[in-house]
Amino acid sequence: MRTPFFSKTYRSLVSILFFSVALVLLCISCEADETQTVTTFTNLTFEDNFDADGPIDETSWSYELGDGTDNGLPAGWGNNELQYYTDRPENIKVEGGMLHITVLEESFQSAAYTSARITTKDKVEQQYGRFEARIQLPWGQGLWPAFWLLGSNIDEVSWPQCGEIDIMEYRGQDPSTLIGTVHGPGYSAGEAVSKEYVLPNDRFDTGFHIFGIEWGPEYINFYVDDVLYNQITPEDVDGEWVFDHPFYILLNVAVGGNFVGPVGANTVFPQKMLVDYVRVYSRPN
Ligand SMILES: [Ca+2]
Repeated sequence: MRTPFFSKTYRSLVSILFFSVALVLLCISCEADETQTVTTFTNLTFEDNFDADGPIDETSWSYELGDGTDNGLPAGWGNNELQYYTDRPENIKVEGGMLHITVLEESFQSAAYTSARITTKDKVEQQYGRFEARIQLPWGQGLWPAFWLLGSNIDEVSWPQCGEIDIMEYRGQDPSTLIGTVHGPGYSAGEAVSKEYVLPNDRFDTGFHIFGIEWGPEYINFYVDDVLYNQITPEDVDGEWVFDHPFYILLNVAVGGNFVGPVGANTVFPQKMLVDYVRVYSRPN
């Protein structure tokens, strides 16, 4: 009866050895990258949980309407976009705890699509901190949803000198790929500093994900859910670092244009971006 005893002991020793090695490997793989600056911003400074059904809360948000010409841009918002933004409930409303931005295919003011774009300009602006939103994205070739920030000095210094931080951009035809980007003087549009993150075995249009940045002096960290997938610092940009002043928030879904290309024949309308909440935090006092 000894053999089974020794055999069992031997198996236990092998198991212990195996788990020890696995634990060591796990600790090596989860070790923090010490070159990255990580700060915890826990002081909530703004939140909209979209709890009240009806129109957006205009104490925090404003609509941006039309084709961009009212904002001093060429028609198509400077990117050859195809949508006309409205404030109609068909395109934007709060319902069931969510902000709904709905893209419709319809003839409207000489455009072929309608959608919505809102901003916190002159209402909610902050320098540094954590900016996050929980969002479910639309899907289909030619859709371009975004959760992004612009420098509050845009009217004085214009774009891209004001700076732009794209916390979440995405091409509707590529529903597993998130794109985080900064634009500034000398590194805007096609020259912007950008990184993609591919969601493993999942898609951004079939469930909610939290898109965020943690931003401080000389760094912007990009997160999706709990994954830190990029850090951008002054060394990464080929020009002046323009991220040391307040920024405001934008949410929109564009259609077509330079970034996503034409709308696909198989793209189904309507399409929706659902936003559960937007929250902003600062460093604790
Ligand atoms: Ca909510």
